[in-house]
Amino acid sequence: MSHFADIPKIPYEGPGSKNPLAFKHYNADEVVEGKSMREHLRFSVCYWHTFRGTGSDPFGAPTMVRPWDDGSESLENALNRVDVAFEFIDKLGAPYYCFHDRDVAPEGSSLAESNANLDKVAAKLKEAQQRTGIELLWGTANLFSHPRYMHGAATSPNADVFAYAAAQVKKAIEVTHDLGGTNYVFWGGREGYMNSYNTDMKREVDHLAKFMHMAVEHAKSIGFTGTFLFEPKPKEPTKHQYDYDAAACLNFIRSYGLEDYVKLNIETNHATLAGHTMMHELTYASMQGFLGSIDANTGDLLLGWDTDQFPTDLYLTTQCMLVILNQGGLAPGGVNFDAKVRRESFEPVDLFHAHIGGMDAFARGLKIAAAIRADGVLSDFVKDRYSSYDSGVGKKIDDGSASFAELESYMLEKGNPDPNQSGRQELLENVINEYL
Ligand code: XLS
Ligand code: NI
Ligand code: NI
Repeated sequence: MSHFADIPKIPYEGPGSKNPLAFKHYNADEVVEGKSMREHLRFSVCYWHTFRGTGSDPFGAPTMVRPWDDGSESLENALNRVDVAFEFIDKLGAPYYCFHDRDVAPEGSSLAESNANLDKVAAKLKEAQQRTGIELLWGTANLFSHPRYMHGAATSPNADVFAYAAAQVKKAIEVTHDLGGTNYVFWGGREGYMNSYNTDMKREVDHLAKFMHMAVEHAKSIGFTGTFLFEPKPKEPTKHQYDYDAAACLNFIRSYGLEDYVKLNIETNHATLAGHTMMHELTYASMQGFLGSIDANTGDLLLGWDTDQFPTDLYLTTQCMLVILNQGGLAPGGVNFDAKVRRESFEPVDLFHAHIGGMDAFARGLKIAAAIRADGVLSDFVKDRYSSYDSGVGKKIDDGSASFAELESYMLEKGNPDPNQSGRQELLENVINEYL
């Protein structure tokens, strides 16, 4: 039975098309910089927003019209949703999806019952993957919705909650592995604090590290070789989350010896919540070899929370693709739409408009970034800007052979530095506009 009977498989019709249910730029087989768009972008649909989002907010009731969903937490409803999800993803032509354990299967009255529910739904997910060829980009565990996690999961002051979270993550990694997932995400939903007076920060962060080492050990023991990804977020729901931003995550990863096992999944709206641009976070992660995957969305300039909107801004997608192309791609990670339609966009067709728009915006970002790179307009400028380090005293600084004493005698003799050159920010901003 079709749940989107009026909607065909979304075709690529090219930039001239006026068909809202067609791609204008995402042409999966089109080759850019030697790889198909499909391979570059590795689009993923997220289960939570797209198939579990109800449109409720702190001020209002659910608004979404989802004729296939009976609104219950029954296993039957969950199993039926698998068909809906795969019909949607297949019609959209996205190669990947991802989920939290509790998005796909209902929480039971005990851990055993929850695990059994998850097994039943996972069996159906596996069938659907085999039937459609859609693959799992990543799995994760929801360690933030249930009241047991009110004080956190791995950082909870309650050791039993830590144990429960460990059991839940163990199972979620196993299911991810069984479904051929190539990554596993840790977003520390409530791993942080609301108040410092009641919090032993050192103990909580140590516990988080112990948790991660157990996860690494377990992954090894079952032969899961996918990448673990931390997803930085500075706040919401807690006042301060330990995985604040890429820099805080990398400090944690290195301090606790996790650098061989954990990379980062960078999300736009989390970057901006932390007071950074997405390009900053991507660059920071990438320059150290830790950019594993991205959660593609965007916030609202005038709203201060994680609005998780679909990305349509071409500057944003161009900047993302500049960093991604620069590091040679994201694989085995991908571009996951951790984004939700507005509660006012309540019809099923809005899910298509949203994803088509996001995919087209990234496809354009890819083409624009490739054109900028082909002409070398940014790279040539930046290379030249630092050229004083290519010879003379700069080269000595770079290769580590200079000392303070040597630099002092150099400058005493020279008297003053060579004059600075213009940063040309306005020129470069104008140049980028030429490519849009
Ligand atoms: C919430 C996060 C979450 C993660 C997965 O803000 O973005 O959705 O991506 O747990
Ligand atoms: Ni988010
Ligand atoms: Ni996310």
